[in-house]
Amino acid sequence: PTPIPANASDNPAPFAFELKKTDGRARRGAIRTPHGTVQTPAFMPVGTQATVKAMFMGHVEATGAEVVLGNTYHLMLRPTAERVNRLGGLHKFMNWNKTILTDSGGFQVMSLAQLRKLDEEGVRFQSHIDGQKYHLTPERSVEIQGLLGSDIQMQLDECIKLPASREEVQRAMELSLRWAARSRQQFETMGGPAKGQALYGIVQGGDVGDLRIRSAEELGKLPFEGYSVGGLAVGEPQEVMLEMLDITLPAMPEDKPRYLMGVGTPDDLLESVKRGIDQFDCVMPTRAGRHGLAYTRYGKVNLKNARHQDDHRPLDEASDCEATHHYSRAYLHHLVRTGEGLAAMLLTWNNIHYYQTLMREMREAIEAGRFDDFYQETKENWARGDI
Ligand code: PRF
Repeated sequence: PTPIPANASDNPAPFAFELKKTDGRARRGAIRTPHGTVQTPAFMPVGTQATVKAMFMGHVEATGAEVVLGNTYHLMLRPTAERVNRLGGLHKFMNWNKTILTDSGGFQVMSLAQLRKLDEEGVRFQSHIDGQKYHLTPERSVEIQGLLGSDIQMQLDECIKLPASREEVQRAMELSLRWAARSRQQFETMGGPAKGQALYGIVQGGDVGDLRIRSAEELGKLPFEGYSVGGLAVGEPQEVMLEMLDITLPAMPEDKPRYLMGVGTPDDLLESVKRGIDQFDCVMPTRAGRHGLAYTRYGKVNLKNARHQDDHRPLDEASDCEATHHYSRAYLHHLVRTGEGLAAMLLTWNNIHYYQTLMREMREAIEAGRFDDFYQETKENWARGDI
């Protein structure tokens, strides 16, 4: 039998974006999905394999996260979208009842899969797990995201590494535009809008300003619920990324959410919110947590360092994170040095908590019309460093 897409409902709250306040180019808003409201600017912890690595979803929720990211590529290989659908959808499968955003798979195929072959139709590849062959098309990607029951879905796109020639950047951008139209068609066929779900188009164009503007303008003609900025943080300096945001964002619809994919460091978030980005995702806080690295108000701390071995202070005196304020730096250092699983859990928790705190403080600063002051104070704290 044909599986029924998860989370189908007769009368879901439709997807909506409300822009509440601006301060300079920074934006304070809210996104409504069938699984609740997401206050923006928002950071989305990455839950690639239907888990935010080393975390209970209840703890992720306690940090203030209102949306997590899942991956088409990983889940289509294992346990497969059809199985997740039969099991009641991704929300139920991973025990997360808030919003889920899924990436389309194109980016992950390009970085993980073997023997890739990309053409107009889509991308053929072999699984990095067992070599099995797959064909991912714009239509199939949206079908998979529908089977997962994703609230916010991404079009299939082609993200190329930088540096690249203008010709190569243009070819990938134009292909992504054609895939955008096909993805939209499939999303409507799947009944996504009636289920209150969203499909975002993805701006490409590398580090070429006029191609970025064309991509944004052409995508803006299609009725997407939101727009992503892709193809950045792929090897270029931060300065180039920020210049591309300065060029791209004014060409994007103002009344729709704007999502900067795969970004970034706390400083990237601060600089990008300043320029008008509403949503982010990145493996940085979770991956760093599994490598003994902690983000705090005063910058990054390497818990492996011997300077912590007799330090009875908590990691971050200013933090109200449950994960760290009961533990000394000496204990965290010990857990990291002995390779204990609890080190990964506590540091990941701390890092997501810090990212969520930063986002909440930026939201409050925009509301209060004091984003520039907040920007300065935050940079000063990072410059002071961990002492
Ligand atoms: N496209 C998609 N996912 C992404 C990216 C992209 O360009 C990036 C680039 N930073 C991260 N994740 N679909």
